[in-house]
Amino acid sequence: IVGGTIAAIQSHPWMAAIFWNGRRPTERVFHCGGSLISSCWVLTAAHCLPDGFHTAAQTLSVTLGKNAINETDVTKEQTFQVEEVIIHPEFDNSEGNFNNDIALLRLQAIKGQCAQESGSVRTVCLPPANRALRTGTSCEIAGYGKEEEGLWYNSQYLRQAKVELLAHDICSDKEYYGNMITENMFCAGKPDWSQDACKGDSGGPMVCEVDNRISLFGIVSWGEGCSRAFRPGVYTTVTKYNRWIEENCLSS
Ligand code: 4AZ
Repeated sequence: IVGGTIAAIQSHPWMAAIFWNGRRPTERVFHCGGSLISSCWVLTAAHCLPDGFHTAAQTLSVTLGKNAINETDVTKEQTFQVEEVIIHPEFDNSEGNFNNDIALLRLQAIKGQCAQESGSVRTVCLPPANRALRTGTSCEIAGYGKEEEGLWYNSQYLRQAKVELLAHDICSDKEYYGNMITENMFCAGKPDWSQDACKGDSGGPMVCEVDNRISLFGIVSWGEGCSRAFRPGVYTTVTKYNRWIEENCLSS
């Protein structure tokens, strides 16, 4: 996150940190963000997962309730192995724009339980199907990604920032991203380009408050660099996938 502030996990209790498993449990490597949408399911970006990757056995793990990437707080955190990875069948990066950039991870239950609700762990609501938000709506993003483009290290702590939704026709202008923006994506940024998602925030949540309720409207997907003028962050439009999410999450 560029230009944001340190966030307490209690303010983003659906935040999931996705790791590659190392040889030892202490050697996990942080990889992407995600959002807890039900006790056993995390929504993330398809591009966070390698090509043709369908079984995650022993490969990925997810920690919920995490404030700091390199510290463990056993009083808040819940860690699960990933039992199943479902990548959207139409995920496509052949045009270099991560179309349909959405995937589901199923957490492996421990003694019959996946995530347990606490002050630091909670599911996020999904917005109603096809609910559109007005241009200019301010939404919140969170992640453990880089604080500036080009840094070689991620943020040590969870960070948050506010960005505003951009109109589709503006973001598709040739000054912006031209024909890279499909109907399954939207752009968001600050008018002064001061806040943005960055590398390592991918897969993580964009939440917006609508009708006094916070819902997951976007998944951090891509962008050219971070906080560059006319290069806003690009997000997967979650409301396009209500059916796909329900069909797949019910299958367990
Ligand atoms: C990335 O590489 C990435 N500025 C994520 C978000 C943005 C750029 C890059 C948006 O994961």
